[in-house]
Amino acid sequence: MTVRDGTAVDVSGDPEHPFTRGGLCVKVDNYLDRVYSPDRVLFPLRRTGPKGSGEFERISWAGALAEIAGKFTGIAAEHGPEAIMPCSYLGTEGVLNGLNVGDPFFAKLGATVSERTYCDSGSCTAYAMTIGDSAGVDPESLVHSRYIIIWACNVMSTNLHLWPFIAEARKRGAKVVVVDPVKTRTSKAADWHLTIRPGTDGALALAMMHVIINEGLTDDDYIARYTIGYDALVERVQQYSPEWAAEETGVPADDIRTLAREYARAQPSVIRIGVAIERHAGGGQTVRALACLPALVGAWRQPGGGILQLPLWAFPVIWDNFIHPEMLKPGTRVVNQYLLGDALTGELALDPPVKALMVYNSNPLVVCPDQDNLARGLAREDLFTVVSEQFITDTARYADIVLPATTQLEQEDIMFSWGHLYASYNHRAVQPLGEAVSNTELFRRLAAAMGYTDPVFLRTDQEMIAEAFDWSAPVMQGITVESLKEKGWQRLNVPPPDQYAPHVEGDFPTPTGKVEFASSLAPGGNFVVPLFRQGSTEHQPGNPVDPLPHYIPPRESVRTNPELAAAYPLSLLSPKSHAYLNSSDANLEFHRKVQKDPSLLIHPEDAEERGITTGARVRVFNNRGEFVVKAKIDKSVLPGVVVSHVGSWRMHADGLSTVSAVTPTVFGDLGNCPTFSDTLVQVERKP
Ligand SMILES: Nc1nc2c(c(=O)[nH]1)N[C@H]1C(S)=C(S)[C@@H](COP(=O)(O)OP(=O)(O)OC[C@H]3O[C@@H](n4cnc5c(=O)[nH]c(N)nc54)[C@H](O)[C@@H]3O)O[C@H]1N2
Ligand SMILES: Nc1nc2c(c(=O)[nH]1)N[C@H]1C(S)=C(S)[C@@H](COP(=O)(O)OP(=O)(O)OC[C@H]3O[C@@H](n4cnc5c(=O)[nH]c(N)nc54)[C@H](O)[C@@H]3O)O[C@H]1N2
Ligand SMILES: [Mo]
Repeated sequence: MTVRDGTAVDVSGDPEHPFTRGGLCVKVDNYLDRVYSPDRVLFPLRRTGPKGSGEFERISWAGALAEIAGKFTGIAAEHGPEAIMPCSYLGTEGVLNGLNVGDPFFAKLGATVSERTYCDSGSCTAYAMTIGDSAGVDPESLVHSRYIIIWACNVMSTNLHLWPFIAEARKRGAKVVVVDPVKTRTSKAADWHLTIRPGTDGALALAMMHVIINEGLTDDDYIARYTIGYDALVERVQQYSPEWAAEETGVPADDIRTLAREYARAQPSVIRIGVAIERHAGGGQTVRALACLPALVGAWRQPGGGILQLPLWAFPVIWDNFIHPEMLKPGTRVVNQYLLGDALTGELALDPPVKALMVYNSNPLVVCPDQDNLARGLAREDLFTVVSEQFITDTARYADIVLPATTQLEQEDIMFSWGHLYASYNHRAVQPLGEAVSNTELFRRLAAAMGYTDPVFLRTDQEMIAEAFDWSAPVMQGITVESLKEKGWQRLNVPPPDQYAPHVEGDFPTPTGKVEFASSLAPGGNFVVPLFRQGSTEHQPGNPVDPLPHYIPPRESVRTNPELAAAYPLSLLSPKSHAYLNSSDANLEFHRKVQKDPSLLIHPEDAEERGITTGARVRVFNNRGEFVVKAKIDKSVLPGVVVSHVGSWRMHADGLSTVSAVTPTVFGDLGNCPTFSDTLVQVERKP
């Protein structure tokens, strides 16, 4: 970071950082365009036009806070505090300003608890049920892997910094396999691409187990010492033959056998799972099966062997210091944000209804499913909406009050990582622009306006930073706030990548300490991993789950729902774009130039049948909604599959809506995960 006269003039990566190596992805390479964009919201605003019009006038912070406190107090008195609902997600990922920043405030208020399971919740639940909250494989040890399966992850776009390690492994002789229904930047760079029907990955994983077990490719010693439920698993997988799985997945049985054999024999082998795996009805069970595989073949015995999901579990963040679960009144209503549209339009029949909504760190109108329904909810005249934002997003256009938020450069924070084993310090590089405030300051001000004087609301950023980690944890030895401030980043005190093999002797953080083929948590029910539920660090039990991995087919597919497929025969995937971070940056010129117009990838056969040519405007629709984009005829997708990336905004759409207008508000099997890609649509040429 170079700052001249108080203005940041250059953002660069640190070439010394062993993981990022000074590289910046397209999302942050032009970060200063974001910080200094003329479109930044720099002052509190009050709506002057109709909801959705984006017409606002500048007001003072004092005026904004007084109005919000007045409304919140009035609504709580008239309808009860549960009529107020927060909505937040991952706009920023710092421990201070990220996921949990508003939790104590809303707990004190008694507002509806917002459950936040958009991202990896099903995957994390399944993972925790199987191997516990282990950090898994160190991404840097992938250089030692002999066989790398990238499963539903577009590494080249979404996890670019991992690629050099994969490339290095490949140079040393590793084989790289990608499992994805779509030919991506990542699959093109791999040795072998298995194209699979969307949402059927569980069948492939279970058939791999079938082959590994029945052909004696197992590591029996590892299984005997460090797993439970093996005999039951052997019995369970008999029904999942490669022939059966071939029918289900579209991957030939011989390829399934080859994959299973190569994966088992080439040790250490590793599976990198992406979030897209959980976006279907059976996404949780798919991750269960995948998390069992490394133990079957003894992959955990060596550095570079096992499964890589989210190394975030390695960080001893003390979430309770930010969530403050003790402040939450027991029995407070919980509503999942994934159902925000239904919550606002009354379809959830909530009593009391939601009368006030406060959005921060999120752009629900773009990332939530059933978009048009949500837009109707946000347009309600009797709903008081506050949005804290850097820009007038689609969601902010519906706000009664917009509050200006700082960017990463203007705030202080401390970071764990979703993708590597380094803690980092986020220094404030420049003073906040205009009257923008960090999320921590926002909630200090709101708390003061409400008259809350609990010590938790008086903490400074530095006091919060001191409480962020368990500094006495073994992984934090040698790391202090001061050392992090000085160095910027430090590797956790864990063995170096060439010795990092945490489960050579089991030691899995499960209730039994072993890999649980038969999950001991399953009878207690489907649960949401604490991180994703504001105000509660307890596992929230639900309906009991079958303790053994099993196959749950997609809910919407030609094979499982022929009736629906008669009207809507194409499976729609909405993965991440290359140039935007979810919906962030989709308003910035540079990023839009790279990403180009929102499009629909469609196979030539499907296009021809519909008289669609490249560049033609197409209407994509189902029983939930529709959106219009340009067609891109492309053999990258399987026949029967179409792709439109999530992220672009409604205000830039051709018509009113984006891809989220057709995605469902149906949970997957574990962790209340979303099923964005369990979606059938029809496509037609638009005149
Ligand atoms: N450029 C960029 N990077 C990002 C983000 C971004 O928006 N843009 N977002 C960040 C966030 S929040 C997250 S969670 C991560 C997610 O990053 P990823 O885990 O990579 O998730 P996706 O991009 O949704 O999907 C990855 C791949 O899965 C494939 N896929 C879809 N459905 C299926 C299926 O049923 N089976 C299989 N086998 N594959 C399937 C898609 O075609 C896609 O190529 O990325 C992070 N990084
Ligand atoms: N169809 C479909 N839908 C999806 C997904 C998908 O793959 N397909 N992916 C899902 C996933 S994995 C995720 S993680 C979610 C992402 O959902 P969100 O976290 O809502 O992601 P963004 O769209 O990036 O919105 C973040 C907003 O926060 C704002 N922001 C950034 N920093 C700050 C700050 O410090 N303070 C405040 N107040 N605001 C800030 C940004 O300007 C931006 O508008 O989307 C989910 N939705
Ligand atoms: Mo995500």
